[in-house]
Amino acid sequence: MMTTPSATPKVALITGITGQDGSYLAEFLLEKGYIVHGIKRRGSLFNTQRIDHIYQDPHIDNACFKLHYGDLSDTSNLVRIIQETQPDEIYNLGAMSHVAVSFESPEYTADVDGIGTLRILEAIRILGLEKKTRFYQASTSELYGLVQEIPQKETTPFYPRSPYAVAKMYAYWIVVNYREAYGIYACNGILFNHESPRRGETFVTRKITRGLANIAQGLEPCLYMGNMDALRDWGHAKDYVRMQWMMLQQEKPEDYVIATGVQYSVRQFIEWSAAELGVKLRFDGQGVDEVAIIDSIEGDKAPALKPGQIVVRVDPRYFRPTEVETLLGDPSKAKAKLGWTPEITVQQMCAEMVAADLQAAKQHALLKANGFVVNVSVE
Ligand code: NDP
Ligand code: GDR
Repeated sequence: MMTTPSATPKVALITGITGQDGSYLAEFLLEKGYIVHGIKRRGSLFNTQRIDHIYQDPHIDNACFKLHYGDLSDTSNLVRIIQETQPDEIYNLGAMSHVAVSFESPEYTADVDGIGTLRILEAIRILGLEKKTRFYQASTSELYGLVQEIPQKETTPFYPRSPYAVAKMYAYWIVVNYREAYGIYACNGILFNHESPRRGETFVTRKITRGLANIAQGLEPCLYMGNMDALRDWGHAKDYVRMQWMMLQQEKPEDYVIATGVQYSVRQFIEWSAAELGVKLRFDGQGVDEVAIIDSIEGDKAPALKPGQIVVRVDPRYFRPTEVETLLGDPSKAKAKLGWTPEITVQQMCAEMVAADLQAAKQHALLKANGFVVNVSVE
């Protein structure tokens, strides 16, 4: 059951506001009339591209969207921002969120993703906000790791398979503990993979849609992939941030799995993305020798391609020391208790992502054709 909305605007604080989910959640909460505060990191370049369209000039009165410099590794900074903003709701979305990178920076990941969560919960306690401030934790299907049960639900045992997942497991349990020990309204959203045109370029879906769009426009030669057999339950970030908010509007705090209940392979996602460009692919070879070759092309979305061309190869650099092979979520609890169901299918999402990346690739190709130097970042 939803709680009654208050007359004065609610105040939300979002960590990770410059990320994919942070940007969609900020839009969603502003539309609901919230005052939204976000924590952004200092970078050597601007890092607010995903939220520039909702930026409000802090010099005008009554700005509803405010950014603060901060970092999840800095306790005093977090305490000060929470003290100043007195949030009704905190959404802890900030994290070193790349599973493969967490093997390279395990200690940093533990500090930010694990202890960072504790720092916010402690700040709530230190400031005496246990009864006022509700807390959402961005937990993850990566907790299931080496899968013990299919599909995975709230009661499925965890078996994390990366420093990222282990750090998130600490965060999950510290949220449960602070809820039980101090009565804080704190929830874990155990979210399965969710994507969008705003997804970071090095996560697999975006790497594929962006890479193939660039290749189609002659900006990159080939896409190099890791484990294409991996199975994921992919949803759209817009659907998932709605659920993050819903979790904080209930009478009692609980943890929920958020997923679509359908899984596909990375290879399947490559095929869909190519099809959006009018390209039919044929996969050939096995293991590290597997390639995707163009079978046929229709339409004019891929002017730089020709049949027989190899557009995908495997690079073992993208294999992980321990892999999560299969994830499939059971969102029955979210559906039964909160009435939540995803509205955007993975195929619709793939089409939206390819369209956005194709538009960007066409702009770059046009600049290149007119003699401008165009450097496209790849990893
Ligand atoms: P992104 O990687 O797009 O965004 C992560 C955000 O965290 C960015 O704003 C980033 O800032 C910020 N951040 C990174 N390090 C720190 C730090 N030390 N202090 C403060 N902020 C920091 O992730 P998503 O939006 O996709 O995911 C949001 C959350 O949900 C993450 O916690 C992720 O682990 C979790 N999650 C994501 C899923 C998904 O499929 N997307 C599924 C399940 C969980 P900057 O922009 O400066 O890098
Ligand atoms: P994941 O997402 O690890 O599930 O974590 P990612 O998109 O990185 O990988 C999904 C699967 O694709 C395989 N894969 C590749 N992955 C990447 N990034 N690059 C490649 O070239 C590649 N080739 C194959 C991976 O091995 C993996 O099996 C995401 C993040 O958003 C986490 O923060 C979040 O917690 C989980 O989703 C749920």
